Amino acid sequence: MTIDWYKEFVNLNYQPAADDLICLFYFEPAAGISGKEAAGRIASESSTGTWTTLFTMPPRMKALQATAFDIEGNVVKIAYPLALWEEGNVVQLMSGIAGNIFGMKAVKNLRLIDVALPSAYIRHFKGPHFGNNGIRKMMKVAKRPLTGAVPKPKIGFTAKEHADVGYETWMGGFDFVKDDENLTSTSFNRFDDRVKYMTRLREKAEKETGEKKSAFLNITADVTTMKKRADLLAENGWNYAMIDVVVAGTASVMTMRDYCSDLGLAIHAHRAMHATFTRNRKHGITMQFLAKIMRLIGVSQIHTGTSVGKLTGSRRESVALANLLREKKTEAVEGMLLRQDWGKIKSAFPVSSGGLHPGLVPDVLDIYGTEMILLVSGGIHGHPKGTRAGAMATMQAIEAWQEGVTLEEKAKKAPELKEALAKWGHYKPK
Ligand code: CAP
Ligand code: MG
Repeated sequence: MTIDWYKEFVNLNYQPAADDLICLFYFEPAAGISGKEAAGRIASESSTGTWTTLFTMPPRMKALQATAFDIEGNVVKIAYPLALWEEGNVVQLMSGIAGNIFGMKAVKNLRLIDVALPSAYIRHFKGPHFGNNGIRKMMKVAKRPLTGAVPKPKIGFTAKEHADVGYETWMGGFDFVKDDENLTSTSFNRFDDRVKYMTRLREKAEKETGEKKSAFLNITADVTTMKKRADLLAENGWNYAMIDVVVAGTASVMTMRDYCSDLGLAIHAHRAMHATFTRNRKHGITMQFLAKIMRLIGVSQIHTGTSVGKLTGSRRESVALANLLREKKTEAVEGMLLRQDWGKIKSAFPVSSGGLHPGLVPDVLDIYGTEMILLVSGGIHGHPKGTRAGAMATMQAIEAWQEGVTLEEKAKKAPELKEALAKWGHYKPK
């Protein structure tokens, strides 16, 4: 008995409608399953179908069926009628195109690479509250990359010790002090205490430097608690909140985007846990997809890798991620990105972090240019002369890159950079 129902979901002559939503998948059919059948099953299971033909299938339902319309080897493009998707509810979209299909026996591997969202879909989303120009205006930083650091060791400081390290970071010239992804409100470092001490020292640093200083204070928790923490940040003059968006969940990020926006808070999106599904090149969901969804919802910035630091992620991937976050129109990149017109959705910043130090700043800026947020944490707190000198060395490395001189050249007149190079050189952490 052959159940050849999948054929209804494959049409290689289909021309997608202007308001179709299109997904790009990498797939490997299971043994005994043809490429076409696997593609049909992905389209079926992620739209109207199930494993068998059905007794009732009213003709109007055919209009809701997805269509696999372009199969090239292990890559398939699937078009979805707009009517399948609830307006403004990207969580439901993910249940469809990133749900059951990953568990189908018909595929050995499956990876959701990207989604092209029609303007009729994105118009229901607000996107980032400020946009990159708005962030630069708010932070009074015109041209250079914005800079920040996480106090290290990543967890263990008391709130006061944490703020003291933050003060040294600001006084070394950095714009931001970032909580680490696993620091929220622990017995030794309660969120409210951290806000109190950080506020006091931010005001001190701003007075002494004449510069705008800020922090990504981590509010990650249940939504009720996140709202309370966001309120506390706004009451204390902060302009950012940090959320670990993967562990918090897309629905909570949607709620917090509007809540934070009403409070004038930008959202720094940490992506801890992403590597559970982005790292495997054959199965899971790409960072491109996660970054796209987060820009759509409206975080102001999200981590996008370094390619030279301690965590996985290629140069090609970082460039693609930077483009899809910053540009009004993202061009297609073979096997990596679909073309995307962002309409009125504002830009977001890529954040490069993880195993960086002054010696690697040119490598990172060669990838990202200046329209990015550079986080150097261990790479300043490990400086032979301490945090403030480490931040100064990083700022000197940025200046060198913008002046078009080598770090070694710059170091002749920049003692902090010289000391950083003496310790780390251009070392790339494993
Ligand atoms: C970096 C970091 C960040 C990683 C996250 C850490 O610290 O604070 O969480 O960058 O990875 O905890 O490792 P260092 P990604 O600068 O001391 O390495 O940016 O890839 O999401
Ligand atoms: Mg961290």
